[in-house]
Amino acid sequence: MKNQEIAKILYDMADRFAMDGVAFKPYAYRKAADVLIYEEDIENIYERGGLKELESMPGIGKHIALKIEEYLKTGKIKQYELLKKETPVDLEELTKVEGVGPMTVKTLYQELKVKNIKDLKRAAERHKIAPLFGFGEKTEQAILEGIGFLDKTQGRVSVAIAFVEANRIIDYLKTMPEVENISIAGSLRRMKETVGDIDILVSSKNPKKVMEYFVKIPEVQKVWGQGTTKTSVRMKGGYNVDLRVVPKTSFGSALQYFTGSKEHNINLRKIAIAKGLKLNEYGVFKGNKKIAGETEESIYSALDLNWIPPELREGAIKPKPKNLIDYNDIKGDLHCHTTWSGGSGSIEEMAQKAMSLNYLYIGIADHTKYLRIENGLDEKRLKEQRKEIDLLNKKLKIHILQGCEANILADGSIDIKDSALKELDFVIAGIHSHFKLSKDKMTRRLVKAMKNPNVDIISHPTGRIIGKRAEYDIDFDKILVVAKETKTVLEINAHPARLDLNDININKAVKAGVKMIINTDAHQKENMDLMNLGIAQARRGFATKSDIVNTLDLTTYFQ
Ligand code: DGT
Ligand code: CA
Ligand code: CA
Repeated sequence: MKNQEIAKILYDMADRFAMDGVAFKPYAYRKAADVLIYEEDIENIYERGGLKELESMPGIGKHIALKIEEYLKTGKIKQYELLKKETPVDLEELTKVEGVGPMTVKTLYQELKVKNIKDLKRAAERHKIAPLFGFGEKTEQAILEGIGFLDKTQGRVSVAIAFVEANRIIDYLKTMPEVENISIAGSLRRMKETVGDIDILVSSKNPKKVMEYFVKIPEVQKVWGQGTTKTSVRMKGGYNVDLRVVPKTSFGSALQYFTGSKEHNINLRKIAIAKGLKLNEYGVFKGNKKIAGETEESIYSALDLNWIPPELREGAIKPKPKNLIDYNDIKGDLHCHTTWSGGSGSIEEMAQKAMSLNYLYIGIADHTKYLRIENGLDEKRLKEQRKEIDLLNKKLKIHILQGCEANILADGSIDIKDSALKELDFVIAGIHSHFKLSKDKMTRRLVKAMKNPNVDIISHPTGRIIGKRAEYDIDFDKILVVAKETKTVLEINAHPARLDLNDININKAVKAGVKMIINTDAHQKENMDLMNLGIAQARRGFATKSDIVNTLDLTTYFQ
């Protein structure tokens, strides 16, 4: 279960190489870390076949495999320790501030001895940053705003990471014969975009033994409290886990209770009281008689309700819509990048991955020319790419659509000629620059893009980056009206850092009758596995199958 801690180190090393202006390595280390997070237990891989087996993992070459081996054997990576000594800054913390990258950190350390956020804040407040070469008043102000945003969102973990980690812990606990039932609970079971901590529920006849085994997980850094019903720990990955153990006869009621949300529970209890019943984590009671408890369904049923999926348990009690989008409803992914622009998989590799997911189609949507750092395609290269796609369509048993992710420029125009856009099967347009325009300008910019008859989809419509950048200032209601008018599809970007639209905006779109599409924005084939995160947010927004266009056979939809 060391994947998360090693990934953390590799990300930090990547940033430290970037800080020192080293070429290629930052990219390689970041990619290896991305792979590691979602791979099977790295210790199992190593035990199975040593260094060779590590190297056989996608994105992991000999050099990085050696580093991983070193960590598994000694608990340290020497080069990493040296890098940290050379520039003793909390890079992970500092680069969380929007607009502060590794190079900025280096300058701020050299010029002002800034080592952490506290130093950074002090330097900005004392106007020490503005006079530095290449900085200025505006940057200084943006840094202060960035720190303010961080303060508000700190301490929460991405659902993607929490989900993988929780399942590793569950696999570990499941090996105990004393563990009868086991489930994720809390906000993670509700698939909230970030979670405060991981909650796990077990039923067992021997809670003491389960707790003893739990705190012995090598990744446990600190035990906050250990009892027979609840134990709380801190993991080295930087997040907390609560484990609760109950008797089997109360597993359903405890699962219901500890899944929450708190508001949902309060509302449920009101319903129970109105029926002359009592509801708590031990069951539903009529007087002293327990009438439900072993399963979650029995709890809802005792209250004359149908079972409610965890994703729908925020706030007021609402029943599950009849055709709520489900995890196996998606027929294809229309936002995939390839080696033609910023991605690291070929079109064929991405298409093979789509086939392994049983999709009917895949949409290739590489960046276009405005994004030079991503090697964006111009009109000519789009045509060349079409040839490759035509050939692959003859060869493979999946339909590959050619699209692009064009840039919406500051004035709302698209960075590529309409005559070239017309040739594509579909066009995604997204904002990748000028994030801080006024509300009015930003809204008009998106409206203009949606009114372009060649634009089919708006990618990550609100632009937020979770924990890092707030949504753009836009009139979202107006966006919905125009999306409906122009039949523009809004994207639910499943990337865990985006999840944009979010659950609340998804629900607004559902109510406005605006169609949406769930895409992964994959830059490597492994990212295509993150579709579930987007589906979960769609469910939280009460979207039905008919609200989401990639539940359909899309091969003709956009033509
Ligand atoms: P989080 O961890 O902040 O993302 O959110 P939750 O919902 O996982 O909250 P957490 O971990 O504090 O507690 C897990 C669940 O336990 C919560 O969703 C509902 C239940 N719960 C905890 N404390 C209370 C309480 O005081 N009243 C009620 N009704 N339920 C509670
Ligand atoms: Ca929790
Ligand atoms: Ca908790």
